[in-house]
Amino acid sequence: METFSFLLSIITIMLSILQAASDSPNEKFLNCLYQSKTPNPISNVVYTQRNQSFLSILNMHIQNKRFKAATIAKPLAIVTAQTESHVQTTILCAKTHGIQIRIRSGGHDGEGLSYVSDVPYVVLDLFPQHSVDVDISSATAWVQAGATLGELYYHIYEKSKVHAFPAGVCTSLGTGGHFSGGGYGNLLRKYGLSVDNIIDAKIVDANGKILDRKSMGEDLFWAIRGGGGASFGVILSWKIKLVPVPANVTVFTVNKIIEDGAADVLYKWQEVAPNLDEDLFIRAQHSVVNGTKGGNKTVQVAFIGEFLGSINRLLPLVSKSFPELGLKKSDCIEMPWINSTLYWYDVPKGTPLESLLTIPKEPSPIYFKIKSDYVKKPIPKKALYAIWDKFIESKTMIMQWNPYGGKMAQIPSSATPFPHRAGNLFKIQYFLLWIEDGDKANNQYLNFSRSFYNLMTPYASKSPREAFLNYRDIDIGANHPSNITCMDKATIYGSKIFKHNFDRLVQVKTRVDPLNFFRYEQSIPPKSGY
Ligand SMILES: Cc1cc2nc3c(=O)[nH]c(=O)nc-3n(C[C@H](O)[C@H](O)[C@H](O)COP(=O)(O)OP(=O)(O)OC[C@H]3O[C@@H](n4cnc5c(N)ncnc54)[C@H](O)[C@@H]3O)c2cc1C
Ligand SMILES: *[C@@H]1O[C@H](CO)[C@@H](O)[C@H](O)[C@H]1NC(C)=O
Ligand SMILES: *[C@@H]1O[C@H](CO)[C@@H](O)[C@H](O)[C@H]1NC(C)=O
Ligand SMILES: *[C@@H]1O[C@H](CO)[C@@H](O)[C@H](O)[C@H]1NC(C)=O
Ligand SMILES: *[C@@H]1O[C@H](CO)[C@@H](O)[C@H](O)[C@H]1NC(C)=O
Ligand SMILES: *[C@@H]1O[C@H](CO)[C@@H](O)[C@H](O)[C@H]1NC(C)=O
Ligand SMILES: *[C@@H]1O[C@H](CO)[C@@H](O)[C@H](O)[C@H]1NC(C)=O
Ligand SMILES: CC(=O)N[C@H]1CO[C@H](CO)[C@@H](O)[C@@H]1O
Repeated sequence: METFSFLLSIITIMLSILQAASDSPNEKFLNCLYQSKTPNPISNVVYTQRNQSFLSILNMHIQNKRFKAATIAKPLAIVTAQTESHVQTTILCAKTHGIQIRIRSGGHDGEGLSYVSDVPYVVLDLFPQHSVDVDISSATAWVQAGATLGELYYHIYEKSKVHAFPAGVCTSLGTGGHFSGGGYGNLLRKYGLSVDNIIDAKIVDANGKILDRKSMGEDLFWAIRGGGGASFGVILSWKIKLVPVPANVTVFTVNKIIEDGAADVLYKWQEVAPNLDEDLFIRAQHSVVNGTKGGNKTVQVAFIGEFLGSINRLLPLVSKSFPELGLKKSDCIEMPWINSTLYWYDVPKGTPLESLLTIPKEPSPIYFKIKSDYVKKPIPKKALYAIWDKFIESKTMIMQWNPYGGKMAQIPSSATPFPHRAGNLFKIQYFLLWIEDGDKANNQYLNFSRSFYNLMTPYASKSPREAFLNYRDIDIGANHPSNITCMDKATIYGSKIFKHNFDRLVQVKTRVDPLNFFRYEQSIPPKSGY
């Protein structure tokens, strides 16, 4: 009898512990998901930490190995949303139970902000929604957030060889994050950013409502085109305007190392590249290579060109305005625009176009740190050498100088939240990568990245030192996702990324998400300071 009542009390205690556990917000949140009645049951697409596939689903779209480590916080669950109602349900359950949400499309965020947080959170993964619906008669397309740029480019090519879309060079980027942060590639001098060519969108707001351009209002439609989608809602799809390209474009690469007079060519490039014909985009990409003498390293600047026209039109144009480049006919290749996307992505020659459709199961295993700068005055030739002395020490940094001007200078700086328009010669991307594991390596490389950025201070934009949202860098300012009052800090990163457009983003945020449900380290806060 005594044993029985003892057992009974044990059982009662255990039940109450279980009850308490099921009362925790985390459990309540998961129950909310499992109990919701969506047409296509959401339970089929929820991966909790107990699920055998949890880590492989999480890692499938982690592009930066820094955020794969076992010591990095993991989400309570990943919802691999297949339908709009999966998105709506996840938002409503998370909101009801005070769980934060991280929205992921392609997972390229430089700081892992689409899948890491140190407060309890769920990852809403959009990769299963990746359709691209191209209508050539109207030269438009609807693109779902989980579609990669490679998929977008390929599906345009299937319908037309003379249409394209201005977006990034890395074809595994997701349109959900890439477009909502601006999105640029080698067509930017002719057609501007991706956001300059978006004409409608479907999003789910903090109330779980699905809105299009008409129902969301022009202010919210303005905000999600460059203000970062994740402060305002979940982007389901974009309607884009395709742009015309000739049946063949011309690509080229001319390499110059320091010893070949790279400094003279690059110095001239700074003045010329932003003022060339809009059909011509020449990126100056720096890397560290083996020198010709001894075992010493040197810097190579690759001048990589995309020209919307023939070799015969290109050569006289370059020899007139940029003879220092020494561009020869044999450097140039004519090819359809779709082939040029693979050329720029630097895949081996002969790689089939269909590779644009294949998404690697596991992203490449590298660690990286990205930073960005805008340059408004040419960097003196002497300074180029000083920059390169330090650059060589990095061994593995890639630095891309991307010329502006053309269409970029014609679009008013308030037309979209992206403010870096007229007055910029070029943008720099600093991409430092490494393969060594461990905290020691992480700290060393992060430290190097920061000291290189410090060295660049005299040559970069000032008050504020501007930054590009898509080159996510929390060094320029960040909030902790659990702090309620965040306007002071938000103003620090917000003014660098958005300049005068930051205030308007705050106004939109205050209207559409006053309780600040959609928040993360670099989100736009509402006025009330939630
Ligand atoms: C190797 C590499 C190359 C790059 N090349 C270029 C380039 O050529 N041009 C360029 O402009 N940028 C480039 N980038 C930067 C890139 O555009 C950004 O990292 C962009 O945010 C990636 O989008 P994503 O969907 O892949 O990333 P994610 O990590 O999935 O998302 C990034 C951000 O967007 C939010 N987000 C994602 N999906 C949604 C959604 N559906 N709704 C609302 N918010 C969402 C996330 O929460 C996060 O804040 C490059 C980055 C890398 C790592
Ligand atoms: C893991 O989650 C998926 C998606 O919800 C489900 O189909 C699968 O059965 C789960 N596997 C295990 C071992 O729980
Ligand atoms: C550069 O030189 C090192 C030896 O100093 C060698 O191991 C490496 O393969 C060389 N790299 C290239 C691309 O030639
Ligand atoms: C290599 O660099 C060192 C240090 O800058 C220099 O002293 C040396 O002369 C260089 N070697 C060659 C072969 O250029
Ligand atoms: C495109 O370039 C290829 C290779 O140079 C050439 O064979 C083809 O005729 C060109 N097509 C057009 C339409 O110019
Ligand atoms: C473009 O790609 C197609 C398909 O892979 C290939 O047949 C063609 O030769 C390529 N053209 C050029 C000029 O590279
Ligand atoms: C970081 O770099 C600076 C300057 O290069 C150096 O003085 C400092 O010791 C480094 N710190 C770490 C932790 O490596
Ligand atoms: C500036 C500030 O208040 N930061 C705090 C934000 O919240 C985290 C976690 O609660 C604290 O650790 C920070 O100190």
